[in-house]
Amino acid sequence: MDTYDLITQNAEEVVTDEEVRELAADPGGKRAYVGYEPSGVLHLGHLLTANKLIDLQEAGMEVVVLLADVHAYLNGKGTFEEIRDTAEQMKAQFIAYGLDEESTEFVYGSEFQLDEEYTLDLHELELSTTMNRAQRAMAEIQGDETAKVSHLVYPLMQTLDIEYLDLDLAVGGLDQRKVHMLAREKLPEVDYEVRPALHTPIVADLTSGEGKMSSSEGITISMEDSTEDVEEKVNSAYCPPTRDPEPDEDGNERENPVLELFEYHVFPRFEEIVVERPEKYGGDLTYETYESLAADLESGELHPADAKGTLASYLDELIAPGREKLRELRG
Ligand code: NAL
Repeated sequence: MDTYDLITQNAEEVVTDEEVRELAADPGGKRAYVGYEPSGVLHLGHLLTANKLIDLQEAGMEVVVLLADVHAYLNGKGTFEEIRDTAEQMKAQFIAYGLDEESTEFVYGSEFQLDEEYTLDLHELELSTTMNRAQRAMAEIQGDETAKVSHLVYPLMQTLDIEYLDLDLAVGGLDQRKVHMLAREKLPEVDYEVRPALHTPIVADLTSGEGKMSSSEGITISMEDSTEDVEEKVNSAYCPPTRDPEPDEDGNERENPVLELFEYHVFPRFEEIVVERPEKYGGDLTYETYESLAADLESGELHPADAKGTLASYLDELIAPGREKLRELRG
């Protein structure tokens, strides 16, 4: 696979394609980052962007993981001390998952976001941004509660971080898109450079195939799940024998979350996927690409129940090292 294809595989969008092509032509020493509000337990949402970081490391880029402690605080996630503790656990789980320890730089937001120069730059951005603009950028990140002043400061800090961490590529889930667009608009206004962004897809809800998989509502799979939990959750998933399910009775769009998990979580991390089947049902099936597995599900060659069983066992293998690490940390 060429470098551009590796950098952009499974990306929902890049902004702009031209800028990312330029980066792909000479990726050595370039810095990509993802920021996360610290959370004590990693779930599939975190792992999807982590897979992209692993691709970028393979492409020769340096990867920076921002443990966004100040952001989590501004977003009402707890006391500063609690957030610090969970950040340590988060870092350990990322390393267990396979983020290369040598080429991954972990940075706490509070290491630089409380400096005088940063604070003055932040105030300059506050002066030049309307409340309406900042609030719109935050809509998908903040919870349902009424917006506080802290929620308006949050996207402006995320904007400044792109400059202060000296980054060449901003990576995030599609939910970060509006903040990254704000950053592209605002950075030049305060005489800093615009950087490209890459957004990973958001997987559909496991049981309905609608909307977004979310750790707050619905079901997600996390490092805390046992093998049996993973099996049970995947078994309950919506999996019609198609990549493109019909909308439900109310006209809501639906996806096939089982196929999405194969595409975004399993194929990027394994060379080949083996579906184990007894001889009397045709014997084992082996897939090297997502496309071939999806095609077999559509043709009926691969039964949804076998697809689910296989998905559960590969997901379990992916979370096993992090689950071990969590047990160790909790004693
Ligand atoms: C991501 C987050 C917070 C701060 C950042 C700074 C720079 C780059 C990415 C960042 C967390 C993210 C979330 N907003 O919703 O988890």
